[in-house]
Amino acid sequence: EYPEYLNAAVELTDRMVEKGFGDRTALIGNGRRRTYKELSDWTNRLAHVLVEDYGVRPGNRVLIRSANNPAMVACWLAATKAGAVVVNTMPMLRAGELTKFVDKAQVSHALCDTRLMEDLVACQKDSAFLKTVIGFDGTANHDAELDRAALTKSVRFDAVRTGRDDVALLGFTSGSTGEAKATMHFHRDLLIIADSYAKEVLDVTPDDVFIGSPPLAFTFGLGGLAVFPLRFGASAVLLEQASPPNMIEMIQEHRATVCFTAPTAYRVMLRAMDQGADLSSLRAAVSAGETLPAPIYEEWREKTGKPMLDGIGATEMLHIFITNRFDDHQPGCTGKPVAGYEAKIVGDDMQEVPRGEVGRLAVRGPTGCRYLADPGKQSAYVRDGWNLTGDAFRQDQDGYFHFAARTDDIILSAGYNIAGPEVEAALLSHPAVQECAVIGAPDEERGQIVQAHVVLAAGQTGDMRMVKLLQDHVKTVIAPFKYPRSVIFTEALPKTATGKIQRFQLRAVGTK
Ligand code: 3SK
Repeated sequence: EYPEYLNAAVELTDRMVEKGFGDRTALIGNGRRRTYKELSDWTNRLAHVLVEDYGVRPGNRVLIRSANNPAMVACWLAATKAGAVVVNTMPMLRAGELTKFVDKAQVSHALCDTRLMEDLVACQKDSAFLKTVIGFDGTANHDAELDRAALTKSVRFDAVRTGRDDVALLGFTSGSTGEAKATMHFHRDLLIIADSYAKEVLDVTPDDVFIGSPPLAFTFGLGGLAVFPLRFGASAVLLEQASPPNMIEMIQEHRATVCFTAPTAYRVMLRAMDQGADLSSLRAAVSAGETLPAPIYEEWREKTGKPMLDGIGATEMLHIFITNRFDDHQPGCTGKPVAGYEAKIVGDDMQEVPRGEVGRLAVRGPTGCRYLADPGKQSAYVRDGWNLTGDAFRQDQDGYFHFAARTDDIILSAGYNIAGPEVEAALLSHPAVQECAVIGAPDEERGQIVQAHVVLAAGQTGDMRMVKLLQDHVKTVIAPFKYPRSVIFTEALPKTATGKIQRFQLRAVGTK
C-alpha cells in the first residue's frame, strides 16, 4: 500500500501541511506550542544544516541524545529527511553505554542536547566511528550550534528519496538479558504502526492530545508520543520530566486524551484521583511495557468508566501487536492481534500447542525483527517466518491471548512450571505490597524455589510476621504450591530506564 519511495519524516510533517493541518498544534513542550507548519519549517532548516554544514549522507548513522522534548523530535525528523539512520538514546545513558551503541551502529554523527554533552564527548574521545558531535538547544531557544546554523537556512528542503524499505531507525533493546541489540526498522514500518495500531485500536483524530512517560528513545515512546499524533494531525505533549505527578498536572492542563505509560504510573494516577485530580479528559489509557495487574485495570474502569488498554509490544516488532480494544477487553488478558498481525502459541518444535496450554508466543505481520549484524540472535528470534518474542502465553478457546511470563520468567520448581507474574499478581493483591518481582532461586532439593522481592507500602514492616502473612495470602489466591518459599524485602527493585523490572539482576544476586 505504500509507494516505492517514501520518507517517513516527510509524511509526518510536510505532507500534513499539504493536507491542511499547517495551523494545528503538533508539539507542546518546554512552555511552547509548535504548529505543523512550524515543525515542517524547523525540520527542513535543520536538515539543510546536517547535509550542508556537517556532511550527513544517506545511510549515515546519526545518534540523538536527549530527554523527551520538541527539539528531539525535530532532530529525529530532520536526520530522517536527510536519509540518515537514526539511533535515539536516553539522557541517563553513560559514556560506556553510549560507546556500545556507537560501536554497534557505527555512528558517525551525534546530535546532543547541550545539557547532556559530557558523556557523549567522553564516548567520542576514543571512538573509531563518531567524528562529529553537534550541540542543540533542548529548550528550543535556538541557543546552540545546530540551532544558530538553522536560522540561516531555507524552510524548503528536498528530502532524500528513500525507498520504503530503506532503514530509517535503529532501536536498541537490552531485552531481559541486559545485552544491547540493535533492531532495524524501515521508513514504511514507522507509518505501518500508526496505520495499524493507532488507527484500528485508538481511532486517533486531529482533536487528540497525546501524553505519556516512555522515552522517545524507546520505540514505545517514539510511536505513542511522536509517530501516532503526527500521522493523524493530532498534538503531543512532551515532558522532559515524566514523573507521575508531573504527568497528572499536564494531563489536566492540556486536557490530554490519550496516555501511554506503564501500570505503576496508572496506580499513582488512581491515588491522585482519590485526592481530586481530574483525569476525565483521557479517553484512552494505554498500558504496556509491564504486565497490567488486574486490580489496577478494575479500579481504573470503576473510577473512569473506561477500559485501560493493555497491550504487548516489542522493540523488535517496533510497537504493539496484541491488544485489548475499547469494546473488547478483560482483566488479565492481552486481547487479540492488531489488524495485519497474526499470533499463535507454539512449543519448542514450532508446532501449535492445544488451546489453553501455555507455550511460546509466535507473531508475524507487517513489521518484524531484523537485528543489525547478529545472525545468531536473528535466527533464534525469527523461526519459519514467525517472531518468537520471548513471552510465554496461552490462547483461550475464544482466541484471546493471556500473558503467562517472559519465557525466562518461568520457574521450574519440583517438577512444576510456575509463572512468576502470576505469583506477583497474587502478592500485589495484598494491600501491604507496593511492588514486587518474583524469580526462581536455585535450590538443591527443588531445582528452583519461588523467591519474591517485595517493596512494602508505606508504614508496613518487613519482618517474619509479614513473610508468613504474604505466603498465606498467596496460598489463598492461587494454587498453594506456587507460594514464595523465600521472601526478601527491599527498598526498590532494579529497573531499566524505561521502567521495566530487571529480574535478571535479581537472579544474578540469587546465584552469588
Ligand atoms: O512492551 C514493550 O517492550 C514495547 C516495546 C516497543 C514498543 C511497544 C512496546 C509496548
